[in-house]
Amino acid sequence: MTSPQRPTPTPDDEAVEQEAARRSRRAFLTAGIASLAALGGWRWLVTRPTDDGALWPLRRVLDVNGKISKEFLSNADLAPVFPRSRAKAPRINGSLGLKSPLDTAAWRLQVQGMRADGPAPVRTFSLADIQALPRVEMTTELKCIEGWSVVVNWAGARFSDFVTRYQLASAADLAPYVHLVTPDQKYYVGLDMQSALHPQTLLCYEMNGQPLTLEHGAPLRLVTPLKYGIKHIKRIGSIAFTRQRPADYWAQRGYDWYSGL
Ligand SMILES: Nc1nc2c(c(=O)[nH]1)N[C@H]1C(S)=C(S)[C@@H](COP(=O)(O)O)O[C@H]1N2
Ligand SMILES: [Mo]
Repeated sequence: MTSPQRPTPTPDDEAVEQEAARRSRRAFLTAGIASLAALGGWRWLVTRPTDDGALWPLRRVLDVNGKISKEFLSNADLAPVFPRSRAKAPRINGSLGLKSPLDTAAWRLQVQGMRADGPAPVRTFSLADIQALPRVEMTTELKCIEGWSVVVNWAGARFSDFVTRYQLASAADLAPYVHLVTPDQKYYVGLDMQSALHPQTLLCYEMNGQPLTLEHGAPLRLVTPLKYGIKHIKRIGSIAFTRQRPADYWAQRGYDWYSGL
């Protein structure tokens, strides 16, 4: 991506109102999580034994969130989904961090979790570990800040399933951010935990029914359709759960750190 145009939005009143409503719903959801954490103790919740591989209390928090979403938010916080038949191949856009050779068979994801006593030792995951998580397929729009968008069918694992199954943020209140970096560290994305745990945020390994190609981010990329394409990091090499807002390649170059739609 070379010197993209800054967006020049001309929001009408209705759009501004919708955005305000969306933000206050999101604030409400955040407050809901905060009060649950205060009531039960987030640390207690996330350190309970696993039930069938999932941290059941965190699962319950997510379920409660799901119910809150259903009852009060309808689908307002979900990106629109499209029929599978609308999916097209996106252009290849952005090759930062993809230029060094990659042996996909040797690729491993390095993950630094966060515990109550501080950052956890780095753990290593294979693609098979990610593919062992429930496979989720969705057809959503990829929107680039350059002004184009395309409907794509994605398949992968929910980031939230990855976090709960492998107990990566056992003190999630202490790790409100996630940092995702390419193996060569040339492209990097910061995400707030709320967005990372969103049900449509996927660690994605398939595009339009085929394994990801190298240009589109093989073996593993992020897809998070409530955010612009700049956050959809291709070829993830490492993930860290952090206390402080992590560096973000395009935020450092003047784009909004959240880059939400
Ligand atoms: N590693 C890496 N990931 C990246 C980029 C990049 O330059 N390097 N560009 C981003 C941008 S700006 C967009 S719009 C999408 C495009 O994804 P695509 O090439 O699959 O269409 O990838 C995102 N992920
Ligand atoms: Mo983009």
